[in-house]
Amino acid sequence: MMDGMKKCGFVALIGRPNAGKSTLLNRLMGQKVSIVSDKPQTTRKRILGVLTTKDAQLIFVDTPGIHKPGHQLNRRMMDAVYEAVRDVDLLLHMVDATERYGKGEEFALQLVKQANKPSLLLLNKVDAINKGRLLPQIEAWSERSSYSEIIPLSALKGDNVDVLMEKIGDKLPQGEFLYPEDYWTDQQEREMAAEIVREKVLARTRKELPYTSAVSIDSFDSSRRQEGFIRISASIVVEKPGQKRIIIGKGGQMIKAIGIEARKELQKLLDIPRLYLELNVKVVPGWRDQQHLLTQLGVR
Ligand SMILES: Nc1nc2c(ncn2[C@@H]2O[C@H](COP(=O)(O)OP(=O)(O)O)[C@@H](O)[C@H]2O)c(=O)[nH]1
Ligand SMILES: [Mg+2]
Repeated sequence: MMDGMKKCGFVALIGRPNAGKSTLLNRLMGQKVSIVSDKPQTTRKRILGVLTTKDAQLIFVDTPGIHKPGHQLNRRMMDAVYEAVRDVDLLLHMVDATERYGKGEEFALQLVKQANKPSLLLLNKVDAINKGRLLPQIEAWSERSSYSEIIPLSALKGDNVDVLMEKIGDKLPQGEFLYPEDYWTDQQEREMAAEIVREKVLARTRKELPYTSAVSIDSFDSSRRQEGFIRISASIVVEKPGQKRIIIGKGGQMIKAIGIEARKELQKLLDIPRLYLELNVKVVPGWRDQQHLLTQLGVR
């Protein structure tokens, strides 16, 4: 890097659902910015993670997985992807190396090609495949398109993430920092609270529930923050009464467990010794197709 010249730029993480984009963002940031689960469609909106080093500011944009939109919810999710692809300086196209190449990935590849900007291909989850399967994949990908680099890595274990950081640094444009040095995400605390609760719901539910639940914050009272106390009241929104019963669980066990896990993590995240988290469950049929509800639920 040239003396005294600062670098600053936007870097989008894009790829199929479950590739490990949010896991990588958290790894790069060294803290949780974006929630993660083993279910597709965990990330529903664009999330910023701003990493500031001595001479560079990397503004990461985490995006929902690239998929065929069905509901309005999915349409908004894909809009977030298109917007990110359009606006950033560098694309990180992340691929799950344990999955076979198929139509969905082909669609993601076309998106990258059309964007016609610097892009790196990340072959993720190398911890979960045997080394013999890696080389043929690298070869196949280098024939498919002209990525500046193809980088095998493990977002989960951290393998090769330092190499990725170097390559990103090489591609970043020069410029003054856009955000203050202590700024790390564009999410409000109440948005983060909703996301953490949703992560715990995702971790404990299966089938259609991950797609059909959302979390709204009904109140976020930090008037006693000085005393180390925050009070949050949140609703888990589902589409059917049967789903509400699942979330509540036998004798309220499920919702209690979700509450305990979310509270622990939020205490750390908000750096608050005492946190009171009240959880309710609401049935709202068809919320995924109601524009005003999506906006209210923070799916921008
Ligand atoms: N084995 C392995 N699993 C990973 C890795 N990165 C992410 N995962 C898992 O893949 C799943 C999806 O991760 P997530 O970050 O939510 O993917 P996203 O949908 O692309 O944001 C989660 O269960 C992660 O723990 C990796 O490097 N290795
Ligand atoms: Mg994600």
